[in-house]
Amino acid sequence: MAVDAPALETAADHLKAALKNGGNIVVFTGAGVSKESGIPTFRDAQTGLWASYDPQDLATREGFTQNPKLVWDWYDSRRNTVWDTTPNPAHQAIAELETLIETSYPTCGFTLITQNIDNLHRRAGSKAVLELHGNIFRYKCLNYGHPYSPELMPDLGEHRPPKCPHQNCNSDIRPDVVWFGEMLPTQTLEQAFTAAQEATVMLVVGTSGVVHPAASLPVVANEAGAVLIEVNPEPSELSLIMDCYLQGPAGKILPTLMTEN
Ligand code: BV8
Repeated sequence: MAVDAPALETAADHLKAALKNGGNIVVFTGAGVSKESGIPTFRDAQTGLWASYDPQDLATREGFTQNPKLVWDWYDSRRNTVWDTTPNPAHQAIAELETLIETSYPTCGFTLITQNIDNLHRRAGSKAVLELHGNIFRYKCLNYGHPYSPELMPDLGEHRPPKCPHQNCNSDIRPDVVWFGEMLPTQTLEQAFTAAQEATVMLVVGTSGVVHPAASLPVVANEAGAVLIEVNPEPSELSLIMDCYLQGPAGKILPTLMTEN
């Protein structure tokens, strides 16, 4: 799929202008940015042992309390998949953009907002990452949110999930991610909305725009006058408000966009 050259040039021009004028660049990513690292998106059908389960049932408090071991094992399987993979050129291009702005455009702002929990942006070197939905490599207990470190995990065997060691707690340990029906971390979400309101350009990369409140961030940016550039092989729920649509895989488009700047 050849990238549409005029659209790419327009997007590059918007980015160049924002950098030249001390604008604020926001990058908003979803599961699609990790697709080329081999991480299935939420829209992809689940495979193997998980083929008969809907992520939206497993990624809930109810799903966990009804079957803690099943949900624990699902996250363990996803964690192992992520652990065995590496950031792809899309993650790297975003990290390079942050570094370029830090070193060459100090009057510009840069914010990376991700819906992903796979930690691949950080592994690619991104520093200012707002993780709206948590991080699959962080743990906490179900009842009080006591942080839990994986070093404490002995060989769990049949005792999955582990129990919270906090005095008088002993509740199940869960991944520190935001499940459907749970509130997003307040401070992180506030920072994300502020960045969206102050954005000059927002790159919207690899998201179907279905999951809220995350999906309202590009709408806020658009209403605040930002230029919106979508990178996605397919149109999304957000495509109607985009100023520029770069159709194709992020791992190909973002590095090309970066070389234009
Ligand atoms: C909440 C962590 C308040 C867990 C996740 C009706 C309307 C509006 C909202 C709702 C509603 N009904 C219910 C809600 C609320 C609900 C929601 O939005 N539901 C949706 C499904 C309708 N939201 C919530 O529950 C949120 N909390 O609202 O709290 C509240 C509190 C109490 C009671 C009521 C309300 C919490 C949402 C957070 C859920 N947790 N992740 C985990 O991962 O296990 S969200 C999860 O979904 C992932 O984070 C993932 O990022 C996200 C899916 O979205 P995308 O990232 O966009 O991924 P997707 O697969 O959808 O799309 C991938 C895209 O990539 C596609 O467009 C594809 O074309 C593209 N692509 C593919 N390949 C590439 C590519 N792009 C670029 N390059 C490629 N190579």
